[in-house]
Amino acid sequence: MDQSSRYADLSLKEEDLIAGGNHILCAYKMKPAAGYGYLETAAHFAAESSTGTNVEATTDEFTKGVDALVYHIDEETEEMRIAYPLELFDRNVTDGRMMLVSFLTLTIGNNQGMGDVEYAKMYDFYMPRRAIELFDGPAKDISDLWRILGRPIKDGGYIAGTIIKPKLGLRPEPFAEAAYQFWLGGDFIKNDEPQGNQVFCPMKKVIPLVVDAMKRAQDETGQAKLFSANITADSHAEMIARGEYILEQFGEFADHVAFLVDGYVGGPGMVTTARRWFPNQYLHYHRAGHGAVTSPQSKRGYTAYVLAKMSRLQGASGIHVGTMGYGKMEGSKDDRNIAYIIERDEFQGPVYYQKWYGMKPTTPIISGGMNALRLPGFFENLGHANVINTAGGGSYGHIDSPAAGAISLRQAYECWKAGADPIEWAKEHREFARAFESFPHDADRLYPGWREKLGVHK
Ligand code: CAP
Ligand code: MG
Repeated sequence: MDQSSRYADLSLKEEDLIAGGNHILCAYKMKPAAGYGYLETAAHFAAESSTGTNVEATTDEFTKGVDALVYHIDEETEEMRIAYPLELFDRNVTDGRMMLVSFLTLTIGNNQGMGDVEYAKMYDFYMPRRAIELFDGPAKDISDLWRILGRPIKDGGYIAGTIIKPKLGLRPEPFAEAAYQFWLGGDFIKNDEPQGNQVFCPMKKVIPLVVDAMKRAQDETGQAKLFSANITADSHAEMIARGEYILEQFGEFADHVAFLVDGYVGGPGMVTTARRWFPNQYLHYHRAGHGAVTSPQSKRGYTAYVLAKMSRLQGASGIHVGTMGYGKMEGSKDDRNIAYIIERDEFQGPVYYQKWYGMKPTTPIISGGMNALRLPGFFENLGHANVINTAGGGSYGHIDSPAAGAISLRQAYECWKAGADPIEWAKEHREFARAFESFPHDADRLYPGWREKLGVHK
């Protein structure tokens, strides 16, 4: 049934919709299933995403006023853009705020499985000012971490981090020792995304040891240290119990604790519960699993750019943004946009120019196969180093020690910041030089001839 007479109005102008401030706009790449027309499919998509279904339902005039409307299509480029009236979206009974789950269930909901749609993937969206005012946004941001680390709270620079490796299997004592060894050289440690309360490493055994390790490392180095503790759980009561236990154990250093949530698999409810229950803690959003919908191989769901933008609305203090082709996960140099949209107060995305009206920034967290050798190129591509980098293999795989691995990461940052040649820099910075020997395949690929230049003969 062609519903385009109701759910499409191609005379609408995007600039008018933006100026009106009463619509969330979404841009999709959509292809109809064989045998279906483009506009009729787009209109059905808009119907199912707002007030309609696949047949005409009795409707009063008011209902039509909150219809989602297709306002732009281009069949050649599979482009579909839909305007969703703000009134469509669910609001908290408790405080009137908007909720991300409603944004998802409408704009990426039933429309993801309709018989007349071959595929549809959201690759940008626009939030009007009123919507930005109605989402929590981050409570804490990287400036809070720089303050604790004794850095300038503007452009405080690179935070050298790691992930306790192996991913699973360490019991409490070796886990805490791994943390201590890294903290002798680095700033920030996170649980790996699956680490929590495994029977071989109970949270109530390991956290006290990690606290002790942090205190000893702080005493030995004279520097503040940070820990991002995973509180992910299905039950919000469980998550809250974990968070409260961790803060109690860290005591005087509870402000040195970020809370890690596996936000993609945990979902908006878990992220917002953590954001609202622990507003004093930096909220670290790990996105494990996102590739199922964000991968360029997937033609459904939404992109990593959209995921990151949604995480800022929810209040993530930081989110993993990938390594832009420099690490082990899929990605490309152009993924810079995923960082820029969450760290800046306004930015031109793939379709929409988004203003954040002072909403705190979300930190780009760089992780996934990174080591000191890969960092200079990464920073050059991104254009700055105001990020948290977590290198697991890049730290625990350093041939001298995790501390040397951490120091090599910082030396890589300093090399880039100085605009120095990495080989020349390595001649004056041992831990960075030893990263070449630790990761010879990367060294061969990135710095051909490094052995001769650095006098390494084996
Ligand atoms: C990295 C990591 C991160 C992923 C996340 C891992 O470890 O801890 O979870 O990289 O990917 O488990 O693989 P390594 P992304 O440093 O040892 O690679 O940041 O792209 O979401
Ligand atoms: Mg991990």
